[in-house]
Amino acid sequence: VVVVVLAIVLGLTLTRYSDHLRSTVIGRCESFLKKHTDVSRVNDCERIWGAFEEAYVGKDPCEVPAEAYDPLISSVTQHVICGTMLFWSKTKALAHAFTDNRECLVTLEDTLLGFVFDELTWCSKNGSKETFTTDCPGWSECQNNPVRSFWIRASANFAATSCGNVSAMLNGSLESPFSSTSVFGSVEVKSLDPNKVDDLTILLVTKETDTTTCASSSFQSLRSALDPKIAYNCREVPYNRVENCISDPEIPCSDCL
Ligand code: AVW
Repeated sequence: VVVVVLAIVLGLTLTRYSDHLRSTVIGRCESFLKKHTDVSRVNDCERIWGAFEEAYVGKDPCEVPAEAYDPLISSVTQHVICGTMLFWSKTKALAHAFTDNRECLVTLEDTLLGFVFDELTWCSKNGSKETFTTDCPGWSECQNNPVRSFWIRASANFAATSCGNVSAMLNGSLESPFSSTSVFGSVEVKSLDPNKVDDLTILLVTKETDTTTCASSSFQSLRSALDPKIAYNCREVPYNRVENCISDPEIPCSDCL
């Protein structure tokens, strides 16, 4: 009797975890489409959920490669205006606070795919039909985990579809703002298409006491990773100015960055 009761309780708990992720994903997807009416007729949240599950359900949580998300990527239709793509590295909160109330720049997490899965955790098990949202491998625990592979695939797609003059917000409080092992350094910079992207501008957000500048040697590795056909720019942007622009959306973007 005890075993049966435990099995039922466990079963219910597992079902609830799966259902909870499903309702979060569908709920976020629907609210995004309500707000972005231009893409609402060409996207189907149920279909997106199905393509998402297809990537990792039934697989060992350390054996989900980035390509497993190809069907998910194809299930989403979204166009970002050329010249508005903003990458970020070690500046997540600041970059999002900045793009939140402005149209001039768009991060991956402001697009349907990034918005829906931001900050979520998921995995399954070999041979299982379940989705778990706890006890999944951490970011660096194994290479091919469902969450890391998703962000690698989604970031590669965001960069590969970028066009015009793109920018990246980096953290001037760090000695090496550019890391070649970050998603920006290892996936996005290399996925930029030189036939579509004219230049990459680094927005190095610096506080008054920071000593790192655009002359930092860490940008040498960025330049060598970047296709030589794509022009490179770097600009130091005062942190105070960014904060000021975050608190006042009326200030034009051109006066902010
Ligand atoms: P990040 P990225 N361990 O600020 O350039 C745990 O370095 O990588 O920016 N979590 C990690 C690790 C790690 N070693 N590395 C990354 N993460 C997770 C998508 C963690 O959740 C957008 F398009 C951390 O908060 C950006 O242009 C987050 O990834 C680009 O990728 C950001 O790490 C930012 O990736």
